[in-house]
Amino acid sequence: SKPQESSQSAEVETEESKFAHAPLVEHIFTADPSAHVFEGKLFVYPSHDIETDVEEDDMGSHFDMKDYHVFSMEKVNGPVTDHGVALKLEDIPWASRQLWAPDAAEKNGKYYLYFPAKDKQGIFKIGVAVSDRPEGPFKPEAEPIKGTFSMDPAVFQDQEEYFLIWGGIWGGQLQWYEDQKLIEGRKGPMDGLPGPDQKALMPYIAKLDDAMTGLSEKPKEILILDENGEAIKAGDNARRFFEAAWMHKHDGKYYLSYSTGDTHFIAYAIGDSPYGPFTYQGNVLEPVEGWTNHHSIVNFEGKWYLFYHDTELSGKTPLRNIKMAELVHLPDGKIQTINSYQK
Ligand code: FUB
Repeated sequence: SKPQESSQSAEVETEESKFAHAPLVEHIFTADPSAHVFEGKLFVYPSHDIETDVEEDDMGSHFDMKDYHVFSMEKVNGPVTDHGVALKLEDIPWASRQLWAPDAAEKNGKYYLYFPAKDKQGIFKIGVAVSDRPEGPFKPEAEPIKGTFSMDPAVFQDQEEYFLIWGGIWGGQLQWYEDQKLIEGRKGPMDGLPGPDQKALMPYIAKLDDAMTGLSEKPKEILILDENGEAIKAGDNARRFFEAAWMHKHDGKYYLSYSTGDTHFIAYAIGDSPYGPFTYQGNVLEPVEGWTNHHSIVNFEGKWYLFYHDTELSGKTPLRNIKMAELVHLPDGKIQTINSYQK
């Protein structure tokens, strides 16, 4: 049945524990979960999917979201609290539509929500909003973060440094840029995509500045290589980067995971620096129900968890539900591939 929308400020707790491939919440549709541990609790920053009349297309126009809710859990398998609306489209001065996959970071007791939205010209930019609390409400900056483009921001903290990682092709518009400049006339999901034998488009990374609201360096492309040290090619659809970049560190190695989009995997690659290069290793997550696949990986109380979504509650691609499962790094550093339907 269709989840009911919660009131804006109500704190909603699920009645029973939900874990291991069950929807974490059922009262609203949620997707693209970015999980972090703040104040000793698991906080989840997802997209908030809603029903829309916008027709489905390869630009993802049917993902027409208008606000964000933040969720928290004191323990795995425990109740999930919905802290209500943390940020609304109408409060973001520069944005016009489509609040897509967000992420969050904490620094010196302040919380930062990074989010993509289309500006008034229909171009995706990445914005930031600030709060004193992990659950918000977040106050958006007046302008998007200078130097950002495309969507799906993820923040990776390495000791005292914070990196913003982002990008996505097709609806994510990354193919409309050359040397980080928007090329006029590119409008469709395939306009500007490299040929199948050319290097694939890759995600971008840049250090965040001290204030956490700007970039402190020019963004760099993160190279993803195959087993021969060659950049993954655009026609290698089962391995090339599409969207949903995420970074975590395990045993001194950096792991870049991402969605392969039209082949529906969450793939991963390992490197020695957040800037890469990264070498492709395999899949974190097999395809899930629904077109999109989008995840995060977090360590909580000594165990690793994968957060992801599928469409179990609705059966419809733009109406997703977030889930979680334990994730295992094998002794050789590889990630044990998860198939969410084999329990
Ligand atoms: O939720 C909207 C978009 O769908 C996200 O930004 C993508 O990663 C995909 O999950």
